Amino acid sequence: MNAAKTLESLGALLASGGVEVVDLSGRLGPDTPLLKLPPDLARDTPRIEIHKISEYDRDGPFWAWNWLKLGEHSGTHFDAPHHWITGRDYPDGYTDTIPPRNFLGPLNVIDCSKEAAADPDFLLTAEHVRAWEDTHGEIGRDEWVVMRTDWDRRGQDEAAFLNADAAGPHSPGPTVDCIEYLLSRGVLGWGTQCIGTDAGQAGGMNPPFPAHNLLHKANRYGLASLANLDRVPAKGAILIAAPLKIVAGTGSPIRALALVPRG
Ligand code: 23J
Ligand code: MN
Repeated sequence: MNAAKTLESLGALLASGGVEVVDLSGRLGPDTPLLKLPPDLARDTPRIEIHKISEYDRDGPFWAWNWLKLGEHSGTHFDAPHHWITGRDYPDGYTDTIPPRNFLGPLNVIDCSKEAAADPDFLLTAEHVRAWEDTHGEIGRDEWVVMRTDWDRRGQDEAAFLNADAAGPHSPGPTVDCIEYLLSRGVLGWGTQCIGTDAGQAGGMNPPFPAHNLLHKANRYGLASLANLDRVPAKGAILIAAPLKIVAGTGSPIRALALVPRG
């Protein structure tokens, strides 16, 4: 395919509305659900704060602007390889060193919404993914794979989003063999609609938190708290998921965008 002609066609399709841009990010603010780790184990990321500097007033007569208190792993966000100990040594594993080419690729959406509604601890396996490929087509190299659970419908309510009890959080995610299989296909990364890329109960898996452990060990990426996956097709969209260029950053909020062909 001729690259110049293809991009020209994309520009024309954007202008004509033939490509729909679907916003896959949630809103970022003081009410954004945040991960809670066991207090004995670790320290949590702080609540998001948005502080006004000025809004056409004594502190800035003609301009409005804010400053933020914002953890890297807040809301709809990108996990870089250096986030996990298994990915610690990649020079290109930080938000400011990952090649930008890796921020976009074809999007595969695996619909687990019915399963997740029936069982908040639902786990997607390699077998499920292979069955999905039989129906929708193979997952290719340098593609994104995301798990649709419609968990974003809980996004206004942190308790419902985290869904924790005495046994810890309950939210869907991948098995160890699921992530191993996706890595064998050469994916760019894996994304979910929950607070992190791993299931709520993934601390008890072997290895613990397999999406984090295995993706980042392979210098690949994670996406969490994705929204609106009910508005994108199983295949055929392009995902753009670019983190801020934070110096030696381990992750970043993103404005995740899906380019979806109309009709
Ligand atoms: C820190 C520690 C454990 C986890 C996480 C962060 C995330 O899920 C994250 O946001 O990357 S599991
Ligand atoms: Mn994260």
